[in-house]
Amino acid sequence: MTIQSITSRQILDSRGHPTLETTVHLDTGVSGTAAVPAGVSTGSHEACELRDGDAKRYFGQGVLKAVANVTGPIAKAWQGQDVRDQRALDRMIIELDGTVNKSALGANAMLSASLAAMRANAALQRQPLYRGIQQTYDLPAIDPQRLPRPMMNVINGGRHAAGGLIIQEFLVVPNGATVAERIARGAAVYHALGQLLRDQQLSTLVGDEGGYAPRLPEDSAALDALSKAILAAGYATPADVGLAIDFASSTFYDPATQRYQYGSTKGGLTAVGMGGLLAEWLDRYSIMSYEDPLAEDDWDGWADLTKKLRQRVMLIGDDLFVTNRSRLARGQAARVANAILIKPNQVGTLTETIDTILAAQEGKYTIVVSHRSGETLDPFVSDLAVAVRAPFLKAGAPARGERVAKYNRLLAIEEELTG
Ligand code: 2PG
Ligand code: MG
Repeated sequence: MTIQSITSRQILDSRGHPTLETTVHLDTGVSGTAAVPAGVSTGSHEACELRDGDAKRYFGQGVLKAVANVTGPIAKAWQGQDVRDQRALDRMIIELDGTVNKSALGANAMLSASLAAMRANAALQRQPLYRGIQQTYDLPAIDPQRLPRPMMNVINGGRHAAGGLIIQEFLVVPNGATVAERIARGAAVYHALGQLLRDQQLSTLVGDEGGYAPRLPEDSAALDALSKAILAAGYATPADVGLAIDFASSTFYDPATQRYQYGSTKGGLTAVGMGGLLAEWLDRYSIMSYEDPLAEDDWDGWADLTKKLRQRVMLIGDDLFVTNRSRLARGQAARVANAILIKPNQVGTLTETIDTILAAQEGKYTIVVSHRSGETLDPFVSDLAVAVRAPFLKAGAPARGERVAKYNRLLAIEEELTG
């Protein structure tokens, strides 16, 4: 059960940018492989993604230095270590890196090794990954009747698409007794939406996460289209399918003027102005969650917004918390948000991801496990969501290989758990 060697290579993500795929080999011949994703609307407090910066290759986006950190220092530190002690393994590389933001080894290098070790560990114990994670961290039992509900990003805007919408993600959140039922409903709505767009001679080309990227007169038209598509698919809101939004508002916030460049108000909106719009949309649409409605460092705006809306809607911190336990603690102390987005690559190791989740659960924050806009076929987040009993998994549209890989993995897990 000891680690013998680690191999790693540069591969491409779904946007055609380099990322890492790493394999941890054990002395028994068993191995585990994992690939890391990458975001584009990244929070400025995320752990550091190490990129080569060689302008002649991949526009400087190469990860060969990160690969060398895996096969060099990380492999050297881990050789001969017991793969079953994931906490100790992660602690070793956190110490080896020695920086606050993982800029020495690179969070991408560290995460690829951390996740690959977990896979090797699960394989060694002949367990599915979700079970391996649950047992390794001594997490409460998984309830097969309460597997995650998908949050499907069916209209893409912001930095993820060229259609001109300011908001980054318009999502549908299908309900249903089983994962299979939820996924079927989400796919039905996706196709009904495609038909509705075609009927209006609008584009059905898609953005980075597989959602449509139509050119609409304003963002709220996307919410109207979604509400219609849900009805057209034969479902009711919010009972069968709810709506959700990821504003990714740091992308349109101007820290100099403290204004959100949103809507037609000259000079933009204050945080209070944004709050007014958010409340108005709750009256008009069946919206169940707002992610990053305010910017990553607008703590005062967030606290005020949370006070006003926390009873009505889930307020998810993504760029705000960056899966970081100390930022979450600050939020909990100031009563900011009531849910947290979990992206392992924002923090850089599996153990830190789990510890943030445990702290969030302890403070009664809802867990939403998430993919990144640049993905691979690795469905690690699906197993993670099941292992930590997350009520939601956000993994893009029910289309494009790297997105459906996550939903398909949930289907397989459900079948395994319920027979
Ligand atoms: C987000 C993510 C994933 P990105 O903002 O929630 O949907 O986007 O990976 O580009 O940060
Ligand atoms: Mg987000």
